Amino acid sequence: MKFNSLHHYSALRPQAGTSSLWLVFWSISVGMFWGAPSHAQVQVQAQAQTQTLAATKPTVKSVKPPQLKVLHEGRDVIWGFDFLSENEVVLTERKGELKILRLDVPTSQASRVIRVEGAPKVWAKGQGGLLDVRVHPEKKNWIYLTYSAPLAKGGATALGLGRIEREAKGARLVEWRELFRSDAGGTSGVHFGSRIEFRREANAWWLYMSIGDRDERDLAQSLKAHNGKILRLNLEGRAGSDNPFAGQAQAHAEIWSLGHRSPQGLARNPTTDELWMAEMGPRGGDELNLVKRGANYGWPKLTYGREYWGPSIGEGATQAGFESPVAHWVPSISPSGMAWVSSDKIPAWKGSLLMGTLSGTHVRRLVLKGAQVSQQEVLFADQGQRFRALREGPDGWMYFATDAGLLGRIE
Ligand SMILES: [Ca+2]
Repeated sequence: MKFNSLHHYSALRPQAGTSSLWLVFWSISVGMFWGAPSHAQVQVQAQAQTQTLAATKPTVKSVKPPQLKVLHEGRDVIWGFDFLSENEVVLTERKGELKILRLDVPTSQASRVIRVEGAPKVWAKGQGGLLDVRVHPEKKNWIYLTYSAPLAKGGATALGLGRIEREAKGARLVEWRELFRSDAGGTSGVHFGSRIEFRREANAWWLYMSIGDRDERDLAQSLKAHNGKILRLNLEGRAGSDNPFAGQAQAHAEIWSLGHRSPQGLARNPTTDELWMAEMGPRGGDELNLVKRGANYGWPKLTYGREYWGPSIGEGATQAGFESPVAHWVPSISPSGMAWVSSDKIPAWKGSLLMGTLSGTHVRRLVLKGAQVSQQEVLFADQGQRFRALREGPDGWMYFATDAGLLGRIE
């Protein structure tokens, strides 16, 4: 397996460092900005860290370790992917390319990868660009894309729909329409969201979409901004009339939940129909959450994380009236795309939640009992990959995509 070693944009967080290094950095930062901490202070911090780690440390290992089988080596971050058919994967590259990977064509043939012309123009800066892709739940070859739409200044997370048409020597996105443009715009290059998930409710499909705070953290608490929210839209990109804040004049009707920071994981549990999400916290404080209608997840008022330069944020970690995370991670692992395992291709994994991590450079398998994480397993930590997206394929195997441009199957 060959990995390329391009430099990739980092989410401004400690890179796969050890907790002790992190602690040293924390101590130095605190020392520089707030006066050196006493020995006792450092010990208390160390204890708190150990306790947090103890609560979230991996506890299980798969009997026969699965392997990563690389099916495609690109050059850009693969932000999202989905299956057009059993053998065709549609994928987004963050700088703006939309491609089809044909798994039934030998790797030696150029036609294995098809460029799809006509993808929307994107503002590809920092974490922005062409983001998630999902195949329409009912209409073959129709795809939804999220992306940072270019503004006069900067970009705003948007959602659009188009149809992939095959041509003699390629493919083209036709009948493209932008369905929804959020007001989470600006020149900041961080926290765009924007994972897409579908759920069928009372005979209709609904599209859920995550939006990051765009570094305007206070807006995550405002019902008049799309920043830091999960939205619930119909398949035409319009707010549900039964959305929790739909009747309020001073609120955006699209909002389903609020108080999120940088949500890049969103996955419906096929067994329970619950919607689960993962978001990156500040330094520490990454969260796994069970998404509830109209609930407030706290950011930036509540968090387990701290500022990168040391001081605490907000008013603590939990408070009545706010949803607490089901799990949190200190130090950061930077959760990104995630997917539930419904097949029994790897029997021990059935019913687990697989979460890709960026700075953590591993895939984390979570076993949930109700709304509690009962077991965790760290997978593929030796590969040095930032795992951006995960999805279960039509064949029942789990597929992954990385920031180094790899797409493959776990088997
Ligand atoms: Ca939270």
